[in-house]
Amino acid sequence: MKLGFAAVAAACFVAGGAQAATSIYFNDFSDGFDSAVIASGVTVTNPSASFATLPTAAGGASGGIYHRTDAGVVTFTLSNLPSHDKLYLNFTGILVDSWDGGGSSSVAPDFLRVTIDGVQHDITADNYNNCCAQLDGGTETYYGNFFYSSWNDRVFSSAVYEIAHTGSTFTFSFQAAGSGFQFGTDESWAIDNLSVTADLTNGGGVGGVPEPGTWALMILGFGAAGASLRRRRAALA
Ligand SMILES: [Ca+2]
Ligand SMILES: [Ca+2]
Ligand SMILES: [Ca+2]
Repeated sequence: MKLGFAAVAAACFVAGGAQAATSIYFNDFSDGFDSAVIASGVTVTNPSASFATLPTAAGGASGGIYHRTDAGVVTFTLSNLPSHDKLYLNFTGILVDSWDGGGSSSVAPDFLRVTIDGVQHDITADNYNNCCAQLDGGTETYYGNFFYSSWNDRVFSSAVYEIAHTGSTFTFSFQAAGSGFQFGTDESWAIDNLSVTADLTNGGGVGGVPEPGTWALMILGFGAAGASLRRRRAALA
């Protein structure tokens, strides 16, 4: 147990600089919204349920996922956050089936639009021609057909979005965007491993000496924190 504490503390120290990055929300969608691991006291407003199960794992996506085949805006709101000064968001994304990239052909552009605290980030790739990925700092982890209709799919680890933020409520959303988006079995999108962590301010919430109940959450977040660290370093290099 003491070895586990040291490992977690060291990982959190490095990931968050001078402060420990604390897990606020993590969901691998193994059981829809019910599999979310949520920090004590935080409340979550979920979007409409729209889940699927991957037939095989690929590129870090596995099992249950959140999958949308329509133009709906998928908004998550986290409320009653502990006192903090920075948030980090990342996820595993899937550009499902025959995406046509960010160009200006009759079937493009196609975007996965991620809006974080009001700031838009557009992600795309041409799966049809296997080119031109624009992952907004993310890293491609798989290209091939493993899900939904028979077109090839692309999996990526998103950038770790770092947000200067102090408010008690945090809102972020995902949606299909772009005039070329064709929806349904032609083009759709999915997310997995959705993670929000925070740099807590001194004395805020679960900062300082963690309560015993916090350890389970921290240990659960250990793998995600390590992966996030690797991606942050890759993005900064
Ligand atoms: Ca999953
Ligand atoms: Ca298209
Ligand atoms: Ca496919």
